[in-house]
Amino acid sequence: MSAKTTVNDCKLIDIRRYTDSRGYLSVVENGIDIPFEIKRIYYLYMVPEVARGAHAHKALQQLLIATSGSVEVIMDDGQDKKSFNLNRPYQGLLVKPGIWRTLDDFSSGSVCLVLASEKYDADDYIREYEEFIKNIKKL
Ligand code: T46
Repeated sequence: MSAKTTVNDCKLIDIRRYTDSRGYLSVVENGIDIPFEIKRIYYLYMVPEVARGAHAHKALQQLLIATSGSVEVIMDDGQDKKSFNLNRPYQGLLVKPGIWRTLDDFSSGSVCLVLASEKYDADDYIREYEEFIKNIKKL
């Protein structure tokens, strides 16, 4: 982690939507809608009654979108915590680096789409909470 971030740096972003008699269409474009370039997309689905995440990233930024159903996202910067219940396909939660995040309470049939600022890198993960706190204290 290079700079201290807080849960207040993480926020909901409204995603453009277009609607007509055929329903809704939402779009996210590089350079227009979000503050990072999208290098990877993945999605979580058919999640049973378990929590996912429970780690922090050193450099990765993400936009989490519940494209279907709902999911609870709990963020922790080592000092403060903040939770969002994502349940609108036209809102995304921007999660900055240096934030411990846990995704829980996935509703039945929910899909959580993740737009990520970096390619997959196992070394970007901090998976031990004690290590996360130690790293924060060094900043
Ligand atoms: C995050 C939350 C919201 C890959 O090989 N490539 C990938 O791009 C990803 C994301 C995962 N994987 C492999 C690594 C593991 O063997 O997929 C497996 C499950 O990944 P993980 O345990 O990290 O899944 P989550 O749901 O705990 O975390 C994921 C993301 O990894 C993470 O960045 O913030 O979703």
